[in-house]
Amino acid sequence: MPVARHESADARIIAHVDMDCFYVQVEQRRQPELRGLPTAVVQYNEWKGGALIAVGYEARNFGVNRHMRGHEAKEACPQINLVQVPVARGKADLSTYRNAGSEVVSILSRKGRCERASIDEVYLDLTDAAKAMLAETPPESLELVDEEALKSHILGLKNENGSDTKANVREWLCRSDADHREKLLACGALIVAELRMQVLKETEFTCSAGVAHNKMLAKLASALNKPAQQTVVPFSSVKGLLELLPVKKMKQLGGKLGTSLQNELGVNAVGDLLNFSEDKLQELYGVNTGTWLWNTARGISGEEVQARLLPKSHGSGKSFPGPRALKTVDSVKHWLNQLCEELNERLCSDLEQNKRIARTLTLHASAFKSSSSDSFKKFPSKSCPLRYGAVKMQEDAFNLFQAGLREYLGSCVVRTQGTHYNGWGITAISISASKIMPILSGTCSIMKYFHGQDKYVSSSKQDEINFIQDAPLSPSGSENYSELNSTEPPIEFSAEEATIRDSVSGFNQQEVKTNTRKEQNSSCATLNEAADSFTRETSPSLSSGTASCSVLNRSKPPREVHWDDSLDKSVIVNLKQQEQKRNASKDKGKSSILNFFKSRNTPCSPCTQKHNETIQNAKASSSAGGCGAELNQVELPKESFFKESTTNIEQIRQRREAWNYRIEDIDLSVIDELPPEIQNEIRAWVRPNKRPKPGSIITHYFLPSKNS
Ligand code: DCP
Repeated sequence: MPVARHESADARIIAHVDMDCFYVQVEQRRQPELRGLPTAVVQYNEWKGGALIAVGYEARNFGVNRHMRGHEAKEACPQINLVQVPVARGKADLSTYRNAGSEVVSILSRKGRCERASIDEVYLDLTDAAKAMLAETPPESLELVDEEALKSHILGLKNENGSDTKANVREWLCRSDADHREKLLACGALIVAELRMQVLKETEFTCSAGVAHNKMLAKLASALNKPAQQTVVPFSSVKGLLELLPVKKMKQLGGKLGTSLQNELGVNAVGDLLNFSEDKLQELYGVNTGTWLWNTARGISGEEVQARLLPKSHGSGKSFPGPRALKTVDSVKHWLNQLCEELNERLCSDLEQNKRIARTLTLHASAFKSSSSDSFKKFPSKSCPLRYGAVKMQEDAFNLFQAGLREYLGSCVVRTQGTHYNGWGITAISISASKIMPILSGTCSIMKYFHGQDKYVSSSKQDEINFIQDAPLSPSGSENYSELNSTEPPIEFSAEEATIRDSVSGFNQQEVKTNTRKEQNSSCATLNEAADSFTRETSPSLSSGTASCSVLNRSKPPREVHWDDSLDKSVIVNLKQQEQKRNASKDKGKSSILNFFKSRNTPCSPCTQKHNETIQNAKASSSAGGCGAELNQVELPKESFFKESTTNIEQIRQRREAWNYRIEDIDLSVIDELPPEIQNEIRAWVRPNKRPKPGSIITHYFLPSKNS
């Protein structure tokens, strides 16, 4: 639910800048011969000409809109140029658009705090720049006002018949008797006009903007006059702006809350909310939301512009509508592999360029069951700590998928491979990497070192700062991708392909966290610990009756194991024995630097892979075995090197060789900058005669499980 924020009494000058028909402009820049011609960008899928995802304004004049497919667009506008989204790995490749968005951001961020809100949207806090302008060159002192600024739409400014609009705007901008806030707003309008011109000059892209005293109003205003225009919202026109604005158009009110206002209170326009006292709204919707609604009705919003040029998450998704639904395990695996490759590449770029690592991998999917009364059941999202490297990510993503599928099917056992139909279908799937954070300067070189060792790490580099953004798929597919409702911007799917509009959530403060299923687990890939390494976390939104444990649960009673035809029973027996043995052991290092190193460098052997598949089936059975009901979390197979007291130097040496690390390659100078407990462990590893303490947390330091 939205959260009310106090709006400072000091006037702020906030702009929302939104690119016009962005993908079309990018394509027109690439193919200048398309400029001025009706053009639309379509998904690469050829069915009925592909789904339109961006429509140029010339084409809109012919009635073409984004809900059409290429064929319909051709009917409406026979001369339309349909440009296909670039494709890579069998899916849309948005990097050109992301990079183009980054070009724009780098220009807009020159004048004030800048928050990239999506692939083509930015919020700017221009308060300081406006104050500086007012102090140094107040608009009233200007002899010549920029032409672009004169084209501004000033909400509430009356244009008498026959009067010169530009002259009116000029007068408004340059009023010497205006109050301080309005003077600042005029400065904001001048600054934004200048920025927009600069964007056009440097990138050839046009954009539209809203200039107001807060984000909410600026965002509303930017959409009022498009393309290539700007709209200013003086205080005095806020009431008029909101009075007739349909509630559903208001940020945060597009979903259930808006529907409730309509159905239960008869509130259809934002202005209708003025009829309700704050007390009443609080009584109905709770203190926070009630106050937020009360404020919203008055155009009050204290939400800050976050200084954020980089994405909060990366994601990669694809939809498989209708007959293209994925119905076999192998087909899901295939696509997960593609998505993981892409995600890994982008994460590696982010690491390389921005020194950031992502810590959580999440899988979302939309699915159907062919024979089920609860066919509307949602496929549960699943998360685990993120491991860099395409192969590891692929393993983890597949395990997440299986865990989700088990829960979705309410079945203990699901097939881990196969090309036959199982009675379910996947209509959209995405993976995302979140909890992205900068790595400490000291860990930078060590991370790069790991990074360089991974043969799957992309070598691709980009010259400029890469503001790649991405978005996990909204499991329901119902949310839009603007920053309204989720911490992690969802991908909205158009009819065929994951839609793909990137967005950075800009709504930290008022957002509703939709993906509550954050899970943690271990992340290594060998057999030994797999059978007992289940993690759980409170997740009320998941299946009922789920036990909640938020830490590694290693002392669970032995589970019953169920298997299907694909399971090798002797392996299961073996697993059970190992599990019992481990349960007897108290000395269980949860992870280790060695573990960490290994997980980053040793792709799963076919044997391990097979075991993992088996384990997944075995894990599934635990839900029926009374060890905590259904799995909400996925713990990936894990290996602990230090759990046995008999671990000796020779073993360590051998393993080290197996990992292909040479101690001398490690930059020891970085160790001092690591947390002390991790330092100890690395030192113990570097000098193996000093045995590391069990229960090391190195993995936890680098991977999400630490703070999850
Ligand atoms: N996009 C997408 N799928 C969607 C919506 C948008 O892939 N369902 C992409 C294509 C758009 C870009 O995101 O060009 C920006 O989306 P906007 O909603 O801002 O729309 P446009 O920029 O295309 O047009 P407008 O000028 O109306 O903002």
